[in-house]
Amino acid sequence: MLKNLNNNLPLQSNTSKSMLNVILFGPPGAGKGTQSAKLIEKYKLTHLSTGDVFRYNIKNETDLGVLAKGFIDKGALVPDEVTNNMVKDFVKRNLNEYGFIFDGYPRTIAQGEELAKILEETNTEVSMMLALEVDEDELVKRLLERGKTSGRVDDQNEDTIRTRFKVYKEETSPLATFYSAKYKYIGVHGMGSVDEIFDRLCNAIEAKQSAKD
Ligand code: B4P
Repeated sequence: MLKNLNNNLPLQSNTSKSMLNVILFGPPGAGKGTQSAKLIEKYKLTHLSTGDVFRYNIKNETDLGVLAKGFIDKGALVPDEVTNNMVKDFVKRNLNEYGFIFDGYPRTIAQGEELAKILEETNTEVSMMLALEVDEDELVKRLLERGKTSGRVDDQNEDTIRTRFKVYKEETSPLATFYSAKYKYIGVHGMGSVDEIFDRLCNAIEAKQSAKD
């Protein structure tokens, strides 16, 4: 979890292009958090969920949390500069030989460009973007269901959920083209049981990794 936003540490360059750095992508409620939990266990990846880091800071009433809450509760994105600094700090503090799973980051083209720079400075790169594809009606159903128990303000109101989809379509979905142009985008059917979807994700990772070897 993020503890400190000091960005003055030098990036170390003991990592390598053999790391598996996966972006897990998809609209709100697509199952990014659910599938990340399973993928980190199987591939020993370090998990960064920007949403979880924001929620941790909101709970602990840090300056970052107070700032982020104003955006998240309305269904808006936290500004790029704040999010990018947080991610850079996290990567620097968690360099490892296996790789990272970026869950809910990047969410804008500016974030995608920054992630490329952060990883380049650590001598590695994004391996692939796995995009969970789920119908909007199913997403609303999942989020409203979670909102009954999670206490998440952004899941409790259908208008806020629809705002999040609008933001996703306008600001986040262009990243699909951004990574397609780099041959890193892989669409994965995100409906069905959690285990079925997990199998599809693992197959996609292994196919992409063996194409690289
Ligand atoms: P996130 O925390 O990333 O959350 P999310 O998009 O709502 O959910 P996710 O896709 O992880 O769904 P989950 O597995 O939980 O973002 C929250 C907010 O933080 C954003 O709106 C934004 O304001 C801010 N933020 C985060 N990152 C940012 C960034 N980079 N830049 C700026 N702002 C940022 O699944 C949802 C539900 O579905 C769960 O209840 C789960 O149990 C259920 N589910 C999962 N898989 C299922 C399946 N196969 N079948 C049935 N139900 C399933």
